[in-house]
Amino acid sequence: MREIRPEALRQLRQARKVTVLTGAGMSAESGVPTFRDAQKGLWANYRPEDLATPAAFLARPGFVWRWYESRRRQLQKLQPNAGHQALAAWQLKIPKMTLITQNVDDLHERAGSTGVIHVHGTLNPVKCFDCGASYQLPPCSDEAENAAPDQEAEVPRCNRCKGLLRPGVVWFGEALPAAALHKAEQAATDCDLMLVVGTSGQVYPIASLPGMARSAQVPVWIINPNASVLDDQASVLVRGTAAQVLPALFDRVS
Ligand code: BJW
Ligand code: ZN
Repeated sequence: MREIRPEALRQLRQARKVTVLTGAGMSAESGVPTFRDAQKGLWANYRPEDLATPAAFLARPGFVWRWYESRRRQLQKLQPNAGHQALAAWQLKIPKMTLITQNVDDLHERAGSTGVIHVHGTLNPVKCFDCGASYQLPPCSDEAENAAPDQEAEVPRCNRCKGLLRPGVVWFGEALPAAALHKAEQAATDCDLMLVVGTSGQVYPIASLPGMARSAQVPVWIINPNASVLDDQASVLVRGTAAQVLPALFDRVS
């Protein structure tokens, strides 16, 4: 991590209301593949963009369910990284931190962050495709782990209406949960500083949040080892990974 200008560090130290927006890069060092990385292993031949739609699910529910099941199973084996932990510790130090995540994992919560806003939903709980009833799934067994993706799973059904259960995530073309989006938009403009960690900024409406913050004169810090379309919005651009940069920043503010 390159040296950050003293004026910028002062801004960070003095911030009382911080809004953090995280994307897939936040969990990369825990071992969760980013969304736009090449997939590995059994799923290497499939693009997430082609699986994460209601049409894909309706065409082959057992196939899409298996992909999400494999991700839930993988997540069970992973742990929050030093970046998740630094954010949780920081939240305890300042009067207000709003943590908005596009991630469907629960690694922020497992690190101890509270009030996390999941704008793209969660892998678990899942919900009924037809009536929306929510179901918390038990841990996945390892049984189906090595079966080929084209071996389709039996998709569980809703106790209330017998509809198919589906992942609790937001797919392309679906509306984001209204209350979560509303809170996220408010937090983007009502803060002293916004920290944007590990997102490519390609998916709307969330990709608009850093621009909304900038329009409200909020300084936007971007933490990402790679260039992204959001870089133009940055008042401070930190080229590094979440697990390296966030603990180092937290050290400097505490
Ligand atoms: C590191 C790192 C390390 C690596 N440390 N960093 C306006 C314009 C154009 C299109 C649209 C628009 N408005 C809406 C749309 C359509 C669409 C959209 O945005 N399409 C674009 C792709 C063109 N949006 C939608 O469809 C949304 N719905 C909607 O707008 O509905 C309107 C509506 C209203 C009313 C009624 C009905 C409809 C829904 C979007 C849902 C997104 N869902 C997904 C899938 C979730 C489920 C699943 O996981 O399977 O969410 S898509 C996917 O992308 C996932 C992610 O949350 C999201 C963002 O990805 P993210 O986090 O940025 O990851 P990556 O992989 O792209 O980037 C990783 C970054 O990390 C990189 O920059 C790396 O460099 C970095 N990195 N290692 C830090 N160690
Ligand atoms: Zn139902």
